[in-house]
Amino acid sequence: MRSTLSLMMVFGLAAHGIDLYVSPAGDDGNAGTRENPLKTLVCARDLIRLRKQDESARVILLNGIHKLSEPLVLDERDGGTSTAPVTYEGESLDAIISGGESIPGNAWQQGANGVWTAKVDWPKGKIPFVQLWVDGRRLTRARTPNEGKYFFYRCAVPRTPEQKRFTKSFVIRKLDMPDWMLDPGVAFVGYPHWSNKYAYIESYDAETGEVSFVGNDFAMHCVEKDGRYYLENHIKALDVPGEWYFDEAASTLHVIPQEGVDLRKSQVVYPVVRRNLIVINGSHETGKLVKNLHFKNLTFMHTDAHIESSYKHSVQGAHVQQGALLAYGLHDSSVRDCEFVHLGEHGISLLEGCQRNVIRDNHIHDLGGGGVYLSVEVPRIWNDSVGTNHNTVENNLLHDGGHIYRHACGIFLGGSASYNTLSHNEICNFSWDGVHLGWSWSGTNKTLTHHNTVSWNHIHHIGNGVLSDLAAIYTLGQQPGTVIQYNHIHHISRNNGGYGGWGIYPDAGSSYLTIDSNLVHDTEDGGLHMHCYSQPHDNVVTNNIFAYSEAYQMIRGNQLDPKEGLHVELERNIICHEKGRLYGGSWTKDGKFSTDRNLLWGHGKECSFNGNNLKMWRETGRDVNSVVADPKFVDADNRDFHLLSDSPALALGFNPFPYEQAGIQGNPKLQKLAAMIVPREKELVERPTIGAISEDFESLKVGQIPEIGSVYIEREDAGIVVSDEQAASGKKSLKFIDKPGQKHGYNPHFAYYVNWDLLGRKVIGKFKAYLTEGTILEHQWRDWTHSPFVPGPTILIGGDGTLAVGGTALAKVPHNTWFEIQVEYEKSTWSLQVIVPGEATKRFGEFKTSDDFKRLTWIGFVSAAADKDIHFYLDDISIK
Ligand SMILES: [Ca+2]
Ligand SMILES: [Ca+2]
Repeated sequence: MRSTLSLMMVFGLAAHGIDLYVSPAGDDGNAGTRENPLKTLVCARDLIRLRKQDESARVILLNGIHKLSEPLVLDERDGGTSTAPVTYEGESLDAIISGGESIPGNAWQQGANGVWTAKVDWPKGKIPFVQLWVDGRRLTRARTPNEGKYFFYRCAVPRTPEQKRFTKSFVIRKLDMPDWMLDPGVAFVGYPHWSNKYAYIESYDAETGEVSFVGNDFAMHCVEKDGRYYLENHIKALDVPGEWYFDEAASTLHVIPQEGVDLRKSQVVYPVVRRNLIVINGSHETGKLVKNLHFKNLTFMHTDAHIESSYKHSVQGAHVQQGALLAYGLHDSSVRDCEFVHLGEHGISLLEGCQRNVIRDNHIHDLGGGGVYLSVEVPRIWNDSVGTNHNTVENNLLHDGGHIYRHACGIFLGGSASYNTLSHNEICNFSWDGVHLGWSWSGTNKTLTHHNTVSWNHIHHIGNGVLSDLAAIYTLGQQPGTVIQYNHIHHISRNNGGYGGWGIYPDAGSSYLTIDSNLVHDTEDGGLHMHCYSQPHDNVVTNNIFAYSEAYQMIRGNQLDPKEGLHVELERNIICHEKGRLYGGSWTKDGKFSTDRNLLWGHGKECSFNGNNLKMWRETGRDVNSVVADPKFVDADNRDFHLLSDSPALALGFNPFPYEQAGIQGNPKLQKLAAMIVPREKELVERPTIGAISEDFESLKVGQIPEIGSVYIEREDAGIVVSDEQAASGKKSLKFIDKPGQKHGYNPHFAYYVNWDLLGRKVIGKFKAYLTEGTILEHQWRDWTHSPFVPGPTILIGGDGTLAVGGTALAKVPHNTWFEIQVEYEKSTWSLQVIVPGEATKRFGEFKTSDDFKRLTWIGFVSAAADKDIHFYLDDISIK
């Protein structure tokens, strides 16, 4: 215990407030001077609490590793006032606050098989660590299959869409299942569309292949056609350099180092502190706020992630994960010139009641989660004090996130974050959103996230082939006063078996947004995706450049238009493409949107307006005063989007903006680091392919859904199952039951997912059908490597048995008897045979497919009767 006398000495030392020095080599019995520093931050904190209220205080961390074994907790006693602030400051960024422990070189044993081992002093019963770094490089916890590869699951039973989205059980392929899958501690890491989830298998049915998981909160969106997963954390999964495994029972760490790495000479670190290094516990409820507390020039390093079975899975954006610096009720404070690195979850979380704080000039990278999170969930009780408002996140470099929580974001504003400014940040190498704004899926309910400004950010290499349904800037719900302006966005991609790698993406309910003067180029699926779900309204999109998306430039998804007003006004934008098309999705004739005075350019190709040409489009009142012309960029090939002085955009009122000023400004050190970042390589997932389909349904149980292929239904009483009521061969066939009152005319439907390159390949498809009166059957082949798909051979059989191709009636097929259809495809040409017993075979064709139909990914059978109570059967499906 420190004596009162020495405290007096400490406080007497500083002429302008108190300076306390802390060094890992210090001693808490010391006076806290530079020469005789303290050892711990806890001691410094407690000493500062004893000062006079009008004295400012600095805790100066000398260089070295300041190890924590638990988070440093600060409360209202630990802040200052505007004239007497409290600052924790590093001597340099080599003053490191670390929640990690290193393994001494002499602890390592090199095994004959390339596996090194070391004993770790890990407390019995403590949840084991899940990350490891060797010389600052994050290693992979042993997994199978190895990085970049996956196993695949599907839903166990057909369900209604709602059940299908939140199913708790899956069927996995037996051939994938290693014999250790059910051992304790093994994580099943699934990738449903826009998130990933660590799950733990509770049971496995060897007969059906069905697995179920521990815990009731488990819900995994199961809509992905080939759900990806891998198994993590078993000694038998340890098989490639860069992997490690911790044997808890034996307290032994096993590592296969990268080639040439000698672990005896390396710094090997594992985290001992979970989630948070600093916790600031102010309270907006009691008014005990923490004020005027500053962090400067410090490095925060090594936290662990929470992923065992009790962890809470975030439905979106890893919103429940936490920052290494976590604050509640923090006012008028700052984090500047700091580095946040090698973390299990996020960098910084400012949650309920954090106001007027500044996060500036920080370098935040190598993250299990995301960068900066401002408010996450909608508060139960709303008042002005609970909001995370008037904060500034500026000039930060955020990159290399989502290592554990793939859905984590660069910057996230959730439940009640308003009047915040996100400006001049550079954000890249995240697997989901760059910036996420909002936490309501409704366009009619008021929200608590609004009046935020997202400007001058440079956001690039987002998605990188991992997840779906993502964007550089993403919004949800009503956001009056929110402005998205002067951002430079490029290279946005998504999972190659998924969908949705967009630039700016106002999702469900997004309303009252101003999207102005942004440059968005080289996205996979579109520069702008205006999702028209939940009556979004009053969005204005002006003066932007949307260029060179692979698919469409401008997407409008769904169509739940507002009851009054417009969904969006698009004006004075430059929209330009070489590949893909201009407008796609649901920019329909009766859609509630306006678009005019834009400069449109397809590099000489005719622009496509939702399938219309310009003349047809203008007849609907759209783009009447727009111009189709070369925008005259300085150098489009080299992505210089400045305009030449004779650009026709200028005459339309386009106002050029200096997009090169987006990103970090006035910080040469961070700018240099930003320039050195290597974009993440896009992950290209190898998906299971089906060699050939030959299905007579005889080996399946009545009432089952087929093992190969996918069934899509809306209601449990309108489905597709194996039946013994009719059969073309043997005793069984596939029965389709359609009922009135379904939302989509295309349900129920059934599809095979193959993945065949059609170059030089001949494909023959055959099936037998037994139709009843009123059945409408559509049979289609699709290339889903494009979004939306490119149709191939397509046959429609109407309710009276009329068989048509491309709107032309060709033949009549009978009801209540089996007949056969054969389709032959080769070199963009296909033909058709209709074989009715007792009649001469009819041949039709040749028909042409689009040049874009290059890969056969989907073969579907759609019950297209609307509002009818009908059923029919298919049998002997063969496609090869
Ligand atoms: Ca492995
Ligand atoms: Ca059969």
